[in-house]
Amino acid sequence: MELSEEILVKDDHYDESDIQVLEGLEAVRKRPGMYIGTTSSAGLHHLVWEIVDNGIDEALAGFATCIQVIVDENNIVTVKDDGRGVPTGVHEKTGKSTVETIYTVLHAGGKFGGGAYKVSGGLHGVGASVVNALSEFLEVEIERDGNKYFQRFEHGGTPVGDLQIIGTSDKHGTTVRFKADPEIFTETTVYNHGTLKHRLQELAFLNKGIKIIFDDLRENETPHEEFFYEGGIQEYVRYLTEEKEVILENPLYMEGKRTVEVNHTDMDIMVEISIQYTRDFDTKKPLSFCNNINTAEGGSHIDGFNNALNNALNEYFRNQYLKNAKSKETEESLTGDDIREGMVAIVSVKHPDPQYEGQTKSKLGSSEVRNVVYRVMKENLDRFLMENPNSAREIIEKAMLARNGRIAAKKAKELVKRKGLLDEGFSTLLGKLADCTSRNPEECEIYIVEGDSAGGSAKEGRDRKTQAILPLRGKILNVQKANINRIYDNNEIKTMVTAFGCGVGDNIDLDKLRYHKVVIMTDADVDGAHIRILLLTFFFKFLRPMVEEGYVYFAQPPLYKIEKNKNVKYAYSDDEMERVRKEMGTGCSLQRYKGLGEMNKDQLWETTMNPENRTLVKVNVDDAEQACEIFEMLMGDEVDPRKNFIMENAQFVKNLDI
Ligand code: 0R9
Repeated sequence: MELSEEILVKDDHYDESDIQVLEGLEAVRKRPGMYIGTTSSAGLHHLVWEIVDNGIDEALAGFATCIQVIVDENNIVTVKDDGRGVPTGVHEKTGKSTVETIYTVLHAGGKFGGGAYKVSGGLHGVGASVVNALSEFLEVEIERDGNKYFQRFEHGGTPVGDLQIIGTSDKHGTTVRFKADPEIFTETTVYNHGTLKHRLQELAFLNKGIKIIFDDLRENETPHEEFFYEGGIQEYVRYLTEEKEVILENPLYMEGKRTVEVNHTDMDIMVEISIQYTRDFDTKKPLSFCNNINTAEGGSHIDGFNNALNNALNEYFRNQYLKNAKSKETEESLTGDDIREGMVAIVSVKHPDPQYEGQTKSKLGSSEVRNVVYRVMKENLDRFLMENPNSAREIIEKAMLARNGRIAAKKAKELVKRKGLLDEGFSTLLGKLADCTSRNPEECEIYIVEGDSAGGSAKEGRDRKTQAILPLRGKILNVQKANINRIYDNNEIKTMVTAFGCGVGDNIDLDKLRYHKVVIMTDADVDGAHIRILLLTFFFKFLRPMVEEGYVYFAQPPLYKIEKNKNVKYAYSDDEMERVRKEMGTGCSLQRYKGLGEMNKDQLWETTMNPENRTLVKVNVDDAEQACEIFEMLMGDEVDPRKNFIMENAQFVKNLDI
């Protein structure tokens, strides 16, 4: 095979620089955590993000339109873009091909990227050489200048031959194929379909006009997916509010670019913002990103966003709304929380050299961004409000509703304080609680039981030392739909919170939680499923750390009692019932429990409460965000998905898929 002149033909002996390179990659293998954070599943996925980010950079520079990710049955990952192809010539400094350089020299890709700055950058921005160092093998194929080039690396980045031309091609682009090294990723080398899908879709939302294809050859249901969003984050907001009742016909979309001087260097900062208002009563922070990285703790871009939102809406409220109002309205300003109630927003900035606060890149520091976001947002929002008076009025009235609720809540609190109701309330509220005698939270359990009759059996049958029983009389309030005032007005909720002892919302202190097992015990019917969902929604929204720390459980009462000649067995599913019936043979009687109330105290203890033989299902939140989405679907305004869910899950609490 004839090699192109520009490609270096390597000597057959190792020189100083080869040894340095191998030492560099060896350092990555020795301390992978320093480069990718962790070698657990998150680190494994990081390898994919690193390579995908390089493709995204090429697309953001305007040369690629499509990135494809393929995961095969052996968890070998292929990432392909249709950009210019990594340059194949000899690299000035290393004397090797640029391809070999960026896959073997630490941090080379970023420095030699040429021209367009690296925007996506990855969480650690460590570059392709780190992926190579942590791979059993890595292959790169480049189509460029009519040729197809190929190079392979093995065992943590050692080149197997030089970059070679292996054929011709009339296309252009880069394909990287690699297999994570199981010696490094000892926990797992299996990629999670959902994690890959979620991030690839997010990247497509965050980078409008770039197509991202995901082929998972291990997956049967959705082996091929394509993500392409012309509208970018505007479509992201539409996606996030799909199940909600929205106020604006289309999410607001604003974008702008400003050049600012930072340390005597001109920098282009790009801003994109999208906003929708929903009829929800909760206040969520805007989702925020810098260079495609989620800045969960916000930072300067979010400060700019909040300031612009507050000023634009309060100015409109004072100068337009109040002046034209037909009836006398309270003039008290709208606070940030009033204005953000029910809002779903995304703020995405792209910055050539962002500074973060702390280690995790979750808070943007760069102060110049505050003003850039402020200006883009204020100008656009002012114009939108003036041009769309009906939408403006609806947004303002939604915020006024929140404000009025806030004022009323404050007054109510003051009243309660003055009358000393809080202390007195404790004993009245807890009248229903049959507490346990132990005061050691680690061994204490509280059963939240549906209905007074089941509550009665549970009180009598329990282990009094460690098991407390709290019967719930009515249905608890649907907290997704209620605002904060009504939540604190609800007796069932007040009772629970008082019994738990750990506070609620922002003031939660798990050290004060009086029971380390909070067990939800409801009937296996539609009402029971509804109560479980309502309780979980409440826990999620107001006692989330309790769920995250694994303190919440479902009890598993049996569905059937099968009896023959005084020999009693219980079955927890239809299958089990059939099996037991077969085992017992003919002549056995079958009772289907319609509710907990049908069991006497001994049966309830034996089947559902005795720690020796009961089954508790821990409510486990692997991905709080995903769980929240389910809750929102269930609690939102759309009735059908909720109805379907309840019907599907009425029988077995186990099916409550969170
Ligand atoms: C499959 C994932 N894609 C990549 O890894 C990828 C890197 C890359 C790239 C360039 C083009 N496409 C790419 N895909 C590139 C080309 C040119 C200049 N800069 C970047 C050019 O043709 O002039 N590179 C990323 C780093 C480098 N190339 C470099 F350091 F080798 F220049």
